[in-house]
Amino acid sequence: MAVLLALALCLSSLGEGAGEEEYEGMKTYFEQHGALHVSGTQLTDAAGAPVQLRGVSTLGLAWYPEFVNEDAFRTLRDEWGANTVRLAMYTCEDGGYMTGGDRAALEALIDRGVKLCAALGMYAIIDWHILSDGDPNIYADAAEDFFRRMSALYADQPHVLYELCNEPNGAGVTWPVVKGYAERIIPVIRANAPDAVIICGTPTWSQDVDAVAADPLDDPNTMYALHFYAATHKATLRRKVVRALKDGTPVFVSEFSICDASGDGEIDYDSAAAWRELIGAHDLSYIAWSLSNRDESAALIRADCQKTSDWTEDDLSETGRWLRDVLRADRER
Ligand code: IDC
Repeated sequence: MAVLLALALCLSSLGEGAGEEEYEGMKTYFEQHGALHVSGTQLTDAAGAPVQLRGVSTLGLAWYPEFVNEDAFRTLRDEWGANTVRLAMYTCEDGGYMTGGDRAALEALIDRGVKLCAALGMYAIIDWHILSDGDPNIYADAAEDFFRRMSALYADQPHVLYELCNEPNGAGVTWPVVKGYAERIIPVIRANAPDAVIICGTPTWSQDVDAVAADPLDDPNTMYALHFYAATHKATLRRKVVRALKDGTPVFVSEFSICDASGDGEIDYDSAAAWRELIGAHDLSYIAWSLSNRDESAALIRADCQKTSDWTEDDLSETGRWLRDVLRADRER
């Protein structure tokens, strides 16, 4: 039976249109795994077995709201093999939460995304997407208020993870500075969602995971973000990851792409392969940037494609095609 199932899954991953029918009636990833926890450096499920969250991140919710729709998420789940969607809400760029964005509309989009994930048995990550505001403490009051309300809304929904600050960066934004911010926000979330998995950004655009081990957060279900763009970040950053894991730091790849750090430029397939090997070797969770058709290499959908779900191979960018193959292969692991 197991062999037949494996064969069916294998065949279903071949060719266009594979997936949906074959996966009907199967348990969703959330149904299989339930509430998540951190054990050592590993993300684990309700029964303590290792899990690997795999999925995509939206681009700015304010910019591409049309991609937060049921058919899109279902396509990602059934056709691609994703089990997670990250909902990225910029704080400071155009239309950001702190820069005149429509807060009610942004929160409604998050709510839609969280509910779609619940209905489809996927995990959802709520991402407070700091970027040009390099120090998360700048808007910590607003972040506290935001995470208080989010964690109250989703207190009883174990498919929700909270990402405290996308990418701390800039002079002086060291690990102790980020830690101070996290120590303000974590208790606020814990008051409502005592066991939810939290992802904390790290300094240098979420690259300094190796800085954590000397002084980690005092919270058993917090992981630490590592972000990479394969054409820019290579062996040096991979060594940092290995060191961090060796030192006992739970690492979560909550954003990456295979082009350069601008989100554009050439794809580096060799570096992407090296990252993929590292991710596989350590069962790291990984979330790809970004679910959009923006005219840049990281966008998963081609710029000239207007479809917001049910993409065929031809609708995908080079990055999108690479990612779909990777997700499909990992679904069968
Ligand atoms: C980029 C988007 C781009 C947008 C820009 C805003 O891809 O369309 O104009 O942000 O400044 C990150 C960030 C992520 C970036 C991405 C690519 O988390 O917000 O998105 N990147 O530059 N860190 C490293 C790369």
